[in-house]
Amino acid sequence: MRDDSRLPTSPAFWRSPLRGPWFTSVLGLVLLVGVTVLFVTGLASYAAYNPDLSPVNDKTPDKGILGFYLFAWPTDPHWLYRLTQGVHVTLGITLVPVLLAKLWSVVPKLFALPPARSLAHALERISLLLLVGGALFEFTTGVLNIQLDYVFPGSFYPLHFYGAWVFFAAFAAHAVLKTPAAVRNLRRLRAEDEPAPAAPADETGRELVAPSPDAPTVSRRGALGFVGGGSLLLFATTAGQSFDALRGTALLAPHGGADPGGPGGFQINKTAAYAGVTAAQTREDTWQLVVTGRTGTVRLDLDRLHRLPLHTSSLPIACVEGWSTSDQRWRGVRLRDLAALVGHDGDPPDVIVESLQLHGAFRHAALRANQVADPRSLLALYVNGGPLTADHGYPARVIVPAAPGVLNTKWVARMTFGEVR
Ligand SMILES: Nc1nc2c(c(=O)[nH]1)N[C@H]1C(S)=C(S)[C@@H](COP(=O)(O)O)O[C@H]1N2
Ligand SMILES: [Mo]
Repeated sequence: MRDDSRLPTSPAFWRSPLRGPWFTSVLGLVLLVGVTVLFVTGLASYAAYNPDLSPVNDKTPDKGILGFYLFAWPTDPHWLYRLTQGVHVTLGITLVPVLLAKLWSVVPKLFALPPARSLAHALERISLLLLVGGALFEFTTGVLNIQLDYVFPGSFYPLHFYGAWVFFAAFAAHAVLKTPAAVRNLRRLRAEDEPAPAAPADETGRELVAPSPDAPTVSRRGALGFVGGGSLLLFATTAGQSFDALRGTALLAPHGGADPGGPGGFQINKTAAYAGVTAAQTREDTWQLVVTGRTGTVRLDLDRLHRLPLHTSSLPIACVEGWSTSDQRWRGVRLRDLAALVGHDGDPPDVIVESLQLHGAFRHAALRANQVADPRSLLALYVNGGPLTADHGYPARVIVPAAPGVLNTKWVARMTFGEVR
């Protein structure tokens, strides 16, 4: 045999004795479950954001056939988005070591020559390109969006959404093809088995084993423990972002750790200074809320707003970044009462909420009729017994049960009912 073991295209180049059907099958089955949960919670997260309601929420609200599943996000239970997005982000981060180990375990196959032995083989390899590329794209965009403070202003949602469909289509095809063999492998093989005594259930498994392995420095179980340990560490330093009592352990999460930031006992996402909202704009004697609807426009100064019936709701802030607060006690005017002021009695329509902020994707948001109608949905003036602080949206901010943080517009200046589209 020609010695071409210096090239990664040669099977002999890959020498780790850990590679083999057992190791790849274990990781593959973990990802089968994990990635499916990521996909479902991701689709939920996208629907929660009301993308189909208005270009204000998403520049491409018509997602074509990929938007077939979009539905009116409910307002119950009020912690719904805390759960779906907390699971999505925390699980995604936890799976990073598993994904990397899985890719490492099959990397010889990615280099194998000839590139295609047949049409079927060519199609399989193209689907693997979409699978690997899609996985790396989804995990990278997700983590960057959380950690780097929205590096894709306005475009993260379409990127991550379209990427998810490409990735999941390739993933589903791969799962259908490989899951039976992976299950068989785990039934027949023990961790330290070489392909003999029990031959791997398919050719794929055999290809993974190094033809001229180096001596092992760690057992397969040991290597798997290392991957699991990495996942556990990531989980333990992320999951606390969703629970007040554990916040200090969320070292990796934005707004986690010992100093999550935020006046009034809970996190802020963007400060008033960051949003370019000044004290001059929010002064009691100059600020006005402009409400428009069926019967025209009403301007409310702060005094008038405070004299409307005020109600209390206990609701969390739950951010697309994965972190959430416990329930805060908000007090303010019901959104449906504001709708009634401009001619929408009983059956309030959708609304567009605009803030004093001039730039940035979250300066405005569209809320659906069911969210406006919920008696817990408020234009909040107080939180936890005091007036809103500047950073939490003084003088008035929206708070809606079960909705993503992005829909809870701060520093509200204008509300337009019924002309969302
Ligand atoms: N005007 C305006 N409102 C906004 C935002 C913003 O950038 N500008 N950020 C939103 C996001 S992403 C979240 S998670 C919540 C955070 O609210 P908090 O800072 O009071 O915790 O505010 C939302 N309201
Ligand atoms: Mo957010």
